[in-house]
Amino acid sequence: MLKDISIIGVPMDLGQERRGVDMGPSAIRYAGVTERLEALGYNIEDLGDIAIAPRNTRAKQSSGDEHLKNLDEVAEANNKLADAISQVIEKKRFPLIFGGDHSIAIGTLAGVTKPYKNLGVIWYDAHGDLNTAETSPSGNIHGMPLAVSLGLGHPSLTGIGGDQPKVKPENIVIIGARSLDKGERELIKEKNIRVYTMHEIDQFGMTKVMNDAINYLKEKTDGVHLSLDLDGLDPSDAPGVGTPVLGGISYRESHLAMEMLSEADILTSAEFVEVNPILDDKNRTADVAVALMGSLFGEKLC
Ligand code: B3U
Ligand code: MN
Ligand code: MN
Repeated sequence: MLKDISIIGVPMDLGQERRGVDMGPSAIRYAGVTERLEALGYNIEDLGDIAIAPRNTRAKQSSGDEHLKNLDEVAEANNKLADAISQVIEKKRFPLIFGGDHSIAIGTLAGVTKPYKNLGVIWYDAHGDLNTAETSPSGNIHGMPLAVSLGLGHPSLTGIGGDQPKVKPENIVIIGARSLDKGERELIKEKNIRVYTMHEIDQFGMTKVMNDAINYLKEKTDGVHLSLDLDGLDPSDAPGVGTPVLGGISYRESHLAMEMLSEADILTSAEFVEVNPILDDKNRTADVAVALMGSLFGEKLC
């Protein structure tokens, strides 16, 4: 893994309806991420936050309707994020992104796939985030970023970083899924997307799931992005998220997954999203995110 890391915060809350997730980047910084990674020998550059339109003071109505809430604002921020990430990659640094809601993955993947034309994606999440305006039960764009990266969705989102699809369906692995909408399940079948649901994690264990996922991606991709939604974890371990789903991945299983990714040395970028300090218990979810980053970047006890 590159030894130079550039952090970008994306205080986005417009991809969903619960207030507070815009404070996620601050909470993760407060939990000591820079110190933790510096102690592991990394050179850290914190580029600060991408500007996001405030929710209450928007001068004009977004062109998105109830099926694509805050479309203009979400698209604008993701365009900026994609550009910022391109610059990080040009400098040969590792992009480490903090959300914000998961709609920011649209910009992350648009930026990251400029040099990586065959990017693998590990989507660690309770949800598939494979909805489009037509299939979404909520109209919330944070439930759509993986579909957008496949080229499915509104052109102001799929066109960010160019009109081409950013990721191939066979290069995606979803881990931890336990809440999938009907349209998402159909898309998974149609595109033959690899999904390790909680059933597979329970039945085979995290070691086998991660080994399979890593081997599946390793041979055929030129880089791998980890998109880790904290709601992939069980709410008892990560309570500060907007849409908690019972029966999730444990803290221990998540550490193991991060350690295996660290050992495999396949990651070229990562993002940690959906930390909501208002819903949290004494910044515990941000602490969990930072602890997982410790393992991901090579922390070992002995
Ligand atoms: N699938 C639902 C719920 C959801 C997606 N992502 C989160 N929640 N965090 C939707 O609204 O698309
Ligand atoms: Mn998500
Ligand atoms: Mn989720």
